[in-house]
Amino acid sequence: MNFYVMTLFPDMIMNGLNTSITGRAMENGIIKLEAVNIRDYTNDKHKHVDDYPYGGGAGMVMQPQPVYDCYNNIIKKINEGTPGDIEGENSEKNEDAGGKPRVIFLTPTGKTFNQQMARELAAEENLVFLCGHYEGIDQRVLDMIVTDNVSIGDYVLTGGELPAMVMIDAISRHIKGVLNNDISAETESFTDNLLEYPQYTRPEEFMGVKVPEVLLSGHHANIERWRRNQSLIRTHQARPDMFERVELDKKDRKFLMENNIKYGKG
Ligand code: 6GU
Repeated sequence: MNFYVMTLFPDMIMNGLNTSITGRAMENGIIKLEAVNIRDYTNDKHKHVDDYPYGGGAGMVMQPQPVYDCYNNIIKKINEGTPGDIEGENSEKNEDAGGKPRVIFLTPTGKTFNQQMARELAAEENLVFLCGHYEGIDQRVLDMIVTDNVSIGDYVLTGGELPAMVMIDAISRHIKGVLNNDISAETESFTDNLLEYPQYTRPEEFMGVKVPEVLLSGHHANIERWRRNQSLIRTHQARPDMFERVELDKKDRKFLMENNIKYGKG
């Protein structure tokens, strides 16, 4: 997977992702990340990339020319094929040959990002992110290049860089070889509308608090049941909206009934 990020703050993107799991995936060549500075593409002699909004109002608006030229350069790079790419390697990927990659504009007015989107986007060979700043970007260039408008939640940030990093992290986890263990991306929170159960490790007793007995029992069926019950309780408490969508079986319903937790379906 090749990630390209159009931004005025490339260091923020690179520094935010070159550590830990995404950093290792880059070192191993499983993902490639390139943060491209929009300012490098301005034709303005003072290197300005923004101007006052037509119609008036507060703040500045990013001009279309630098964004458009930055985008074209990325497209050129993609179509030339990056060094190290094996011929035909990407044939099963979503993107058509010489075609246009998905361009994700990070904006609070976009569709809310979620785990399903992360999983879907992980199937792309190239992804381009466009980070806005100031009061926005001239709508004409957005209409020309953007395929997806995405928000990461109902709050307003100062720019699209953190959302782009959030998305790249969440997407990368679904790419084969990024996580050590293949199953963990699929068995985790959200996959079945359930939040993760609590985890424990050594020591068996910490400041007088013991690890739940069942986890030391070696009884796998009981452990699995206990974990499922913990997930049900957590989801019911923290995410009633998700809890409504959980597929409940007979044992789930019995546990919920015993604990006076009301449920709708199953
Ligand atoms: Cl994608 N951008 C900005 N500026 N704020 C946000 C956001 C994006 N998602 C949530 N808040």
